[in-house]
Amino acid sequence: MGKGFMIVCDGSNGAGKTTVIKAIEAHLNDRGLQAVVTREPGGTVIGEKIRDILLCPDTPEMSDIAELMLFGAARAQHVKEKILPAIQAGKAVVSDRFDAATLSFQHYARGLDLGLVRQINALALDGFRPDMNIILDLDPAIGLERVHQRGERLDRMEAQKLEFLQRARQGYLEQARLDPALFRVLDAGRPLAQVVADALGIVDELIRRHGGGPLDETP
Ligand code: Z5A
Repeated sequence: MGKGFMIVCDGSNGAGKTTVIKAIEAHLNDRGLQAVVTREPGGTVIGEKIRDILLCPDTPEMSDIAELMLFGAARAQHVKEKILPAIQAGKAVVSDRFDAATLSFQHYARGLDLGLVRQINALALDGFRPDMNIILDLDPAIGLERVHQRGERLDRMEAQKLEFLQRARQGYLEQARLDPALFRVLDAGRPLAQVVADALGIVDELIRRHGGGPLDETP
């Protein structure tokens, strides 16, 4: 059994994470790897309850610190209950958003102190880091347009001002610039098939780095 690893798909709202993650899951399975697809906020029973509180559009009064701590609480449960056991069992975890989102949204966009946001992330992660963040980069105005086309009501985060979402976008780009080993940025304004192909190339790179899936193992 190969070593487990974790890929995060993150980035601008409406950038196509859902579709890319489905393709990554199928690709991992084709390579003989067991994929565990999860999301943040969420991924556990407790995390999904916290998600409902965080994204409910009817509570715009939520304080910035309460928001930060709720994202942290959901992540702490996620890491302990779901992610670490899966990785220890040699599985490939694929998460829709993770800790980079807290830096982008709660620090770069919301303006909370960097040290404080890092502290909450560190508490939740307890020394763990994902192996790769695939950032789908898109102008949030286009992302929101895509969400509108789905005919859904905007959640509490999507309902923020466009400038807020623009700052979050810049936050991802800045994190990627500072840590190129852990981040890859894909232009999500291109046709979806191209975005997916690039994402699968990154996944293959990661599989090789982790000793290949069972299909690659020589007897
Ligand atoms: N948040 C935070 O503040 N702090 C944190 O620590 C964490 C999160 C973890 C919830 O995330 C919110 O919480 C999020 C960040 C914040 N808020 N925002 N804004 P979420 O991931 O649940 O919400 P989301 O990013 O808004 O998800 P989404 O709208 O579902 O985005 P998506 O999964 O990337 O999009 P999609 O469903 O795959 O695609 C959207 C539509 O566009 C769909 O109809 C596709 O068919 C279409 N699409 C996708 N790609 C293309 C291309 N390339 N061309 C044309 N059309 C496309």
